[in-house]
Amino acid sequence: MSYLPGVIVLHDSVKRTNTPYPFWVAISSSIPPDVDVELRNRGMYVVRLPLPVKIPLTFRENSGHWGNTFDKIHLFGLTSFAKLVYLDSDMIVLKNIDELFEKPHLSAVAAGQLEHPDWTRLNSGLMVIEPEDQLPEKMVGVVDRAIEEVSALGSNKIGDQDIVNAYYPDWPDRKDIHLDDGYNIFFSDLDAYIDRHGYQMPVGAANKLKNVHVVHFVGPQKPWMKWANAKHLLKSIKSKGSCKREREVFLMYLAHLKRLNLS
Ligand SMILES: [Mn+2]
Repeated sequence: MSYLPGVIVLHDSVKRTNTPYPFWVAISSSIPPDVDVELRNRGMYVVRLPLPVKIPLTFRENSGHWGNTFDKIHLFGLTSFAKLVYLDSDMIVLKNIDELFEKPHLSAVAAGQLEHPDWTRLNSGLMVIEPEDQLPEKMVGVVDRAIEEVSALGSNKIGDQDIVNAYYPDWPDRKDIHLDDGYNIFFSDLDAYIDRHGYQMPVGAANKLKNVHVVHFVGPQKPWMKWANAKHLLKSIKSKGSCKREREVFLMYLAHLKRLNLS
């Protein structure tokens, strides 16, 4: 399973925030059972998701690295949890986020909006979810609308995020459930958020700046993948110092991988 190192780093980062909440990993039905054992041995709880959500085949084939992420829709039906704070496995938590358990259903971030004002949609990398019976089935019912919406945006790729956004079309106007950007900052936006939008890495004494709580390693190249560091180093050299914080957080992630014997 190519995201296992990411899950282990995320779990470690969450534990370091001294949260009292248990850490559950939702796994696709297609993942072999020995993965459950490894996760449990590392102190995580495991919940197996039902069979994959059915998506029209032509779209699934065109959906690149997002093609496997429709399983996320099943989170909305996990009624054994009254509320959950979902995090993507390509994230790292830098500061305690327990306060998110006080937030209502579908609280999330329009990630990247401060740098890209037209990005008003919910980013499904971090979501507060209050599961409900049959909700995934209802959500999949809007897949045609989701396909229309991504087509209108000039894309032939559809992901779980498009289904969530199609099912909750009023989300961009629901300011009450918009979380601060600090809960889902793309690593590639980190320098801009720190230099131009009043954010800080949450180290040392608290001051008036906003904290980077969660960094999201979006894109197909994840830090635990082969050559990721070389590629990122190249990017950082080419950028001539304009992605200093991005490079720092990338190296911090690599250090966690090493400490956890994952590299
Ligand atoms: Mn992600």
